[in-house]
Amino acid sequence: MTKVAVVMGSTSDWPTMQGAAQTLLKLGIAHDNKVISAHRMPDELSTFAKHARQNGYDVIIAGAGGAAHLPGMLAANTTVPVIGVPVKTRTLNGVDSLLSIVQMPSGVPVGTVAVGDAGATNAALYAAEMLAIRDDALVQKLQTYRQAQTQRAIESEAKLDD
Ligand code: RP5
Repeated sequence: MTKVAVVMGSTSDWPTMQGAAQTLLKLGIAHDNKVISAHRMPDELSTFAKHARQNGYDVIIAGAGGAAHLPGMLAANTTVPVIGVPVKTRTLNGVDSLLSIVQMPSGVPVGTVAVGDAGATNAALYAAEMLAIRDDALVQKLQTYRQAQTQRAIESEAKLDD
């Protein structure tokens, strides 16, 4: 069953957001990728968010850039947890996206991750950690992911001595 939605404001966000999709795939987590622009598709945004829980989504990952209202407006329309990914922009380097996503008013949370690729990967890992609360097999996959990462870091340090 598809539990995670990866939503982005534009196809131009895909090079960043595919990092989230790929990380979910590595962990075997079924997900849908969707483009829903907060500003260009406001009715579609509202409909998607209002039906998200009944459509089986446990977590929404939402990436947008610039005046990045997508994560916040999704969160305004659902109680499914929303993780916001600030997409790096050419004009302001993603600081605009970050501030747009992170400064939510009290009462409507968006869990905001780092700008760009690291944020997209971490959004997927964070979503996986939420799903793993009731999924021991997923806990094991997350531990394996961490161990592999640690091993790569150790090996990369060893290469400095070669
Ligand atoms: C935002 O505007 C999107 O999330 C994207 O990051 C940015 C630019 O969109 P495009 O003009 O490339 O479609 O809504």
